Formats: sequence, C-alpha cells, structure tokens
Amino acid sequence: MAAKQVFWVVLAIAIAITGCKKKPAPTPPGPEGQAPTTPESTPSQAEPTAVKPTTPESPAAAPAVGGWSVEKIATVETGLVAPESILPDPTTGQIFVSNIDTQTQGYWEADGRGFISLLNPDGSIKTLRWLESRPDAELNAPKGMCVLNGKLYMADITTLKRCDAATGQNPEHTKLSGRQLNDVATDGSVVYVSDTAGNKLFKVSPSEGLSEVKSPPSPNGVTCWQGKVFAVSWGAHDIYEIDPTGQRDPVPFGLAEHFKTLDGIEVLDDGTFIVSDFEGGKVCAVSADRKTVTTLAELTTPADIGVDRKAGLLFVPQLTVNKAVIYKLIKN
Ligand SMILES: [Ca+2]
Repeated sequence: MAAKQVFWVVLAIAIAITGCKKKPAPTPPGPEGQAPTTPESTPSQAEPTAVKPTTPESPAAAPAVGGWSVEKIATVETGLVAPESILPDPTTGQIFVSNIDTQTQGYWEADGRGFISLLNPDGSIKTLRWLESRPDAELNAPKGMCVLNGKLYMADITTLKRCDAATGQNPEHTKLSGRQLNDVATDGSVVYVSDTAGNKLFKVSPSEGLSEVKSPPSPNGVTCWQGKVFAVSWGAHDIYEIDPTGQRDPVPFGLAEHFKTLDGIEVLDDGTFIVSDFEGGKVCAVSADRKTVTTLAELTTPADIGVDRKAGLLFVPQLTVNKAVIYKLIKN
C-alpha cells in the first residue's frame, strides 16, 4: 500500500510541475446545452446502415449477419440526477452509476454536488447515494468510471478520483492537467482518462506514472479491449483506435457521417463495438470490421454506456432526463 501512496504523491508532484488549469473551459464540447428530443423506441427491426450504398434489391431491414439487437428489460425512472455513466463491474459485482447532480444544467461545475449510485440488474436502486460528496472528498460532476486493483476510479472535471470499490472508503484525489476529464477505462494494468475540452488522453500507470498518448479531437468515451484501446470523438463524430504506446496517431474508422456527438463506447466479445450518440439520440452497433453501423435503440441523450458481458446486458444512462435503460443484448 505504501508504494501506491508514493505513486499518488509522485503523480501529484508531476502534475504540479506540468501545471494545472484553474477553470474548466467556459464553453467546452461535451454533454451540455439543449437536450435533443428524440422519440424513445427500440426499432422492431434493426436497420443496418452500410458504408457502401445498399443496392435496391438488398433487404434493407434485415439485421446484418452476426449482428446484434436489443430488448428493453428495465428502466430506472426515479432517483438518478443527471446520470452520466454506468459501470457494471465484474470484480465487485456492483453496477455503479455516476450522477452529475446539477441544478443549473451545468455539467462541469465544481458545485460540491455529485454522487455514485448502485443499481440492481433488474433496474431497481440498490443504494441511491452509495458515495456522496463530502467536504474532505468532494464529488462535483462525476462521469466515467473504471475499477482497477480494487479501486473505483472516477473522472471529476479536472481531478481523477478513486476510492475502495467495495466500500467507498479511502478517497484519493489527483488533479490532472486537463480541462474536462470525461471517461476512464482500464486494460487491467493502467488507466486511460479522456479530456474532452483539452483534446488529450492521459495514461496513468502505477509503475510508470502519468503520461499522454496521442488523442483524437475532443475524446469522450474510451475503452480497452484485448490489448487495444478505442476512443470516440464528441466533435469529430468518429471512432478511433488509439496506440497504447502513445506514439502513432489515432486511426479513425471513417464512420463520422453516421453520428452527431459520440459519448460512450464498449466492445463485445465478438469485436462488435457499441457506441452512444448523445445528440443523435441513439445507441448503435458497429461491426467488428468497422464498416457497418446498425441502430440498436433510439432514446434521449444516451451518455456513457456500460456492458455486462456475462449477463449480456447493456446499460444506458439518459443524462438530461434523469433516467436509465437496461437492454438485453441479443445476437441475431
Ligand atoms: Ca454536480
């Protein structure tokens, strides 16, 4: 444990040297502004949108071979306040929900309001305020989360926070030289943190400290899968493969025409990508070959999604309407 404490101290010193922004960007990209009104529905039949034009004789409504569809099994209607991210964590068995908890629709305000909830798989609230803001360990606008080595990591504006994932105890806060820390993800050894307004991807390594890897513009959701790292861009509307060593430029999928503002990303076991389009009001599957986009569900402001691979469940927080939806993932 001493080594970890030393790491955080070293990290804090390193960050102090690199310098920290005092204020988040006043008008940053990210989940803010007016909420688009999107009729909530799950298409009875998924409509794949091929990159290449579909020939007239092609069955336009048929699901892609090997594709996915979803079936809504539960909704969370009350309790959540500006939920941004849902993390079903296999190591603790908990389903964490980050609540920005805003009274002003400001999603990047250091207002001392913010909390983490625990959900049950059936959509009922297990513990609404499992982790609350307190004077010596503020939660302001918590967003993306991940669990590494028994610690729950949370992005909170300009600070990477963590606590014991099992108990919520032992809070530790580390300020990063970012403007809008949005999502966090782990490959099991390091933690990646996206900075949407700062156009950065941080890499926090217990052994090597803090570094940056090359980032797409306005990165939002980030995820790790089989040694690879992927991120979605809020402003460039595309999905990118990230070089974990930080040397090579991110490689875009070339799917920007399909999306408005991408927020969350997960990868299923078969390599299918699941992404949420916040302003586009939809959750989509992207085929493993990165060519075909299929709308799985249409709903208002889907933010940072989570997947329970074992149970085959997809969790979607709806930030601006204080709700969440749980879908069963169905392989066609
Ligand atoms: Ca707040």
